[in-house]
Amino acid sequence: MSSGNRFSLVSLFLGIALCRLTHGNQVVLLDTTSVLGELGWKTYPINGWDAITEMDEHNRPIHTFQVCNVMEPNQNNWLRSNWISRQAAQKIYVELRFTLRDCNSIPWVSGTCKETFNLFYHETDEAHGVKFKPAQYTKIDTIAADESFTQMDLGDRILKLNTEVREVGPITRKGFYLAFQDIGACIALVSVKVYYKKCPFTLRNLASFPDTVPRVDSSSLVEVRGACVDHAEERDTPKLFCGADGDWLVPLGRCVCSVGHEEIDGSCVACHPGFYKAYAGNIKCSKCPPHSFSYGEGAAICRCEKSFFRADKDPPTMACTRPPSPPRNLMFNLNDTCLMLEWSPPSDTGGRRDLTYNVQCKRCGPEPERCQLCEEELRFLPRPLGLTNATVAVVDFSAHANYTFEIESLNGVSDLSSFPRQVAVITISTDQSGPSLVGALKKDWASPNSIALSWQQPEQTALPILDYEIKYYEKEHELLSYSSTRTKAPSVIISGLKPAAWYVFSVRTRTPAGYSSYSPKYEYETTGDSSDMASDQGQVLVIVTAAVGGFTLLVILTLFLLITGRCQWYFKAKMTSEEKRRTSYQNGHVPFPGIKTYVDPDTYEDPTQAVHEFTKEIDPSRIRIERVIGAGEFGEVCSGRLRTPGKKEIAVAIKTLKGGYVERQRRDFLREASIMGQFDHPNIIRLEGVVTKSRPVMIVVEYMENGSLDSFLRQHDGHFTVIQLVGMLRGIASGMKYLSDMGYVHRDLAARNILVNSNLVCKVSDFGLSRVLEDDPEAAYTTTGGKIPIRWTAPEAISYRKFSSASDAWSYGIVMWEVMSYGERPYWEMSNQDVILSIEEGYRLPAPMGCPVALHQLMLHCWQKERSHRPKFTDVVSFLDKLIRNPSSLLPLVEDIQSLPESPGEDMDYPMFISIGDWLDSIKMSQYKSNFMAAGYNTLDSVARMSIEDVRRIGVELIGHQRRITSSVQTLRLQLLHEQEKGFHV
Ligand code: ACK
Repeated sequence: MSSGNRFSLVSLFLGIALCRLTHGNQVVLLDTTSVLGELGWKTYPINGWDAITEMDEHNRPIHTFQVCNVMEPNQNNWLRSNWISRQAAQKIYVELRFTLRDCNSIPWVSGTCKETFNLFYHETDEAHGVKFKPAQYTKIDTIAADESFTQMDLGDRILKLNTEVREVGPITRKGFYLAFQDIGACIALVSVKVYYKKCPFTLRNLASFPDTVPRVDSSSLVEVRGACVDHAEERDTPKLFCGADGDWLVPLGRCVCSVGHEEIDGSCVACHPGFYKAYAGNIKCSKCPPHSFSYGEGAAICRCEKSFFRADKDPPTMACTRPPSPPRNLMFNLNDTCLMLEWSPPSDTGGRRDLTYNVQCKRCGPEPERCQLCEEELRFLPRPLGLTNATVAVVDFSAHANYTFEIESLNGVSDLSSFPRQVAVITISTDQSGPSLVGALKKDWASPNSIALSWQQPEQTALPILDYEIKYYEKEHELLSYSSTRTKAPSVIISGLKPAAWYVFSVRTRTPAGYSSYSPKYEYETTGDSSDMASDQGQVLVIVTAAVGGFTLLVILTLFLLITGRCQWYFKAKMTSEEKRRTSYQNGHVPFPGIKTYVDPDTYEDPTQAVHEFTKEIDPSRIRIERVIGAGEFGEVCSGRLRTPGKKEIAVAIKTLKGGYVERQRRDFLREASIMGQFDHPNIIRLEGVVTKSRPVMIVVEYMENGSLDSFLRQHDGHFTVIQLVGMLRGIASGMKYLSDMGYVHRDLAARNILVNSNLVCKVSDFGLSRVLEDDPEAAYTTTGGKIPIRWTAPEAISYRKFSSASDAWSYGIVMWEVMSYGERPYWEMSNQDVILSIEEGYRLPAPMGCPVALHQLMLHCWQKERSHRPKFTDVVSFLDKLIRNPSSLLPLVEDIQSLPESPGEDMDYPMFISIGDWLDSIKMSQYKSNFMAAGYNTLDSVARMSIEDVRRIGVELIGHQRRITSSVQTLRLQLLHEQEKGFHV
């Protein structure tokens, strides 16, 4: 071939920057652009392909092969590469860069000029000495140019470079040759790159994964087990899957940092001094709890400061504690047969709750130093040691004796301290009489609503009189109720009485030794209606305040009444009797006209049929997994992107089914998709589709940026307006209305199962009935054997598994409470058993702080025992809509209701609690009993008037406890108001 026929193209490439395809996941076996010496490729015949090597500006060779015998027929020119080692490759990729001359642009060549060439390969184990025999070569493909160039292009020095990539595999021998057959084209082969793909070494979830070569079959993944990084341990076997393109997919399992170490940027770093980590897990090192320290790095536990201790069963997270100070205010009350000792808990509990008391008795003669122990002689009720209440009764004592009682407070670390214990001491002479009685009770004056009384103080009192208690009731209604009030002076004005009515009064004194008995009863009458009004001004004022304060509440209640068609106050004492009304929709679903009915996938004989019917199969290549966002029972939950042809790529959450599952697990996993796929509503999580035809099996749903509602609210405590919170509740109610209209009963409605997107839209998720309950960490086994999230579940569902949309409405009330308290745990740390009992007794969650009255009323409505009385979701949605349209209806907060009657007295018949002790026990705040008593709050109605400042003032320091007490105070107040409205008391 004459050199005139050849296009010297090399110089044309000198100015072209070759863009090389280099990826982290490619292993290059050959790249002609990086070979510095001669390539040494063979050509057959010798005058076919021409090897040209020129230097670029960096003095690096550019190897090019050209052939351009377009004028001559029957060309068969071969170019063969050197032997290329396969290394670990199973499948190789050949990337060719070349230019090709357009035959039409060359005159007189029709018939001889071609525009393609052929690519071949031949596998061998020997690297040398293989003679070139074209017949041994296997054709990979015919290569044509996407772009060919013309003479004119050459004039303009425009070069049209083509890049073609071909896959070859599986390759099984040690290496291979490539060959290029020209059949009469005008080609310049500018570069040849041969590579294979691998998933490169990576660190994920604290595990390292080695370089891995993918399988040849692009639909199957290589499962790779990771090794935990230093100071980490396996939690769930860490795995990744190597995809055909060299991408790691579907991270499963994980390692977690060991004790004393925390994760920082993908490795486990020792905790700094002053910090500790007691458990392996993905938690950070914590500051040493109060009164403890750690000096070195990597502490698993902090040591206690001097004089502070940790009991055997104390968790490492707990502060170190010390023994309590001695009991305070030791008092006694003595009668002929019984000596009551009472005291207040110590001012310093040492930081613990496991407070107990021991009582020791000494009997002393005239010489005080000669005392003898006397526990043996006496009987202590309930016992002398290990008392949990701050009181003990002593019986079987001798008359005319002096007893000294030492009361010691103890807690779980008392035995660990070597300091001498401090005790409270009281000496009692059994001669001593109890507090004295008052003299006669006299009426000073009476008006239609009030009576003024006075009495003579007892003449001699051994102990100071603290105050007097006056008990009174209307004579006609003696058995119904009575009231009481206290005064420090020996006189009182009792108001709020009925005109022209007879009342019965008696009085008793209180000294540090306790109460005296009541005085005899005295009967006095109020005057008729026409008499002096001036003396009753105070009472009128109370009524007016009550009326104004209660008005707003009444407006809201009326609204509610109108919407739901009835108003059910729900307190234990006033519960209406069980009505027998049952709606068919709660017993069995009656489809709404025009609304699709939910089909239970379990009714299909073959569950995969339901999956086919209700879900779309997604090609896994359309899914890109980006990161793991959580763990489900069946596998990881990941976030990622989903491509759909012709649509914008969207963010998705991907639930995976981890490997090694049994058929039942796969069925249960996909069951949720079969359920979700039937729903289409803006407040129900949307199913995008499923992957069932390849591994891993996946469920793909829309992505909700803010994750689950409970943790979202906890992270943003106090950040939202009431209207925003009501908006969220409205969304959830709307989703639930849709579900109930379709006849679907959720059974596990709770804030943790609601997801929130970036616009604060809430969507109901977690479907799958029994499966959901197995999965829910809140679900506990009941006596009937089922697993149920007790705190969220209606009583009838707990007792006899009667789940219905009405039991979902109960759960919705709990979700309302969770939302209004920013993710507080319902019933706090009460045990499940206590929750069940207290609900049975009529206790209901009090309004969270800052909760509008209207919303707490709606919650109470949802928590009616009789399920047919609970609101339907359609009622809830329209009620919340009205509140949103009329935001002023949300202004009255439960804590604002101050319109209470004048002190109705300690013994008022409270529907829920009999004493402050009971009340505090019920909200698990028993440790503050003494604070209430010490501050003089000894009636429930005085408690009902407390503001949050009052709660702080009496020494409740923890914000969570202040909240809990204040919310419950609000409910007490509501109850009082309700009682008043019903005229239940005098
Ligand atoms: O509270 P989270 O961040 O929200 O953690 C859990 C975790 O996965 C395990 O369930 C989150 N999650 C579940 N589904 C989605 C979703 N569709 N979009 C965003 N996060 C989700 C959930």
